[in-house]
Amino acid sequence: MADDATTPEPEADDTFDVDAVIAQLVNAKGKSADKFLKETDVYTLIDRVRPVFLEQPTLLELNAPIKIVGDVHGQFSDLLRLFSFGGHPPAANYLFLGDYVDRGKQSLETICLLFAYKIKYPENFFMLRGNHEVSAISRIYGFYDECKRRYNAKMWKTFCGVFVRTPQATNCLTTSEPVYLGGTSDTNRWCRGTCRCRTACLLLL
Ligand SMILES: [Mn+2]
Repeated sequence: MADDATTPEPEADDTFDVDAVIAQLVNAKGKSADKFLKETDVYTLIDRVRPVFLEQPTLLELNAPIKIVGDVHGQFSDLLRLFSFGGHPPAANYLFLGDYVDRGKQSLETICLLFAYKIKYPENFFMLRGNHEVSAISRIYGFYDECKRRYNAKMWKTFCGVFVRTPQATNCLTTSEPVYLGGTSDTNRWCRGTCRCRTACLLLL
């Protein structure tokens, strides 16, 4: 196991091809490889998605039509099934409400595919921060262990560094009412229940 303190974060890869990463992940269904993506690809995804989040507001203003998806929680095969059903971006616009990681077995594939789509289609694909995109939660509920087992603990820490850059909320899609979705323990906004868009949800996992 790599040592956190001494393992340098790999340099972003100039040959990184987000289309290839998407294809690799979409075709990963049914395969079980411990390190499906190269470590450098994972770090490059994080590196490339960070400025995309930073360029967009914390409170998103989004318009319908858009498909809304709830807690994926590392259920990668369900995520692929959802895209097969609803259309892979940019065939449809998506808003993910958070809780991408923890509990399920493939948090890494899940968050990497979502980051890849965010990089590729920043204006059609949106991700809020869920209460599991917080170090105190993902340390305990599975994501930390998955990163450490499959790559290293530093990768988990690097993901946590970009989770804090993800938007917190979205203005409602079809009404003028603000809705707060997800929310984090440190901002004390546990407001999932107030979402007025539940009836518009394609699928809540
Ligand atoms: Mn959840």
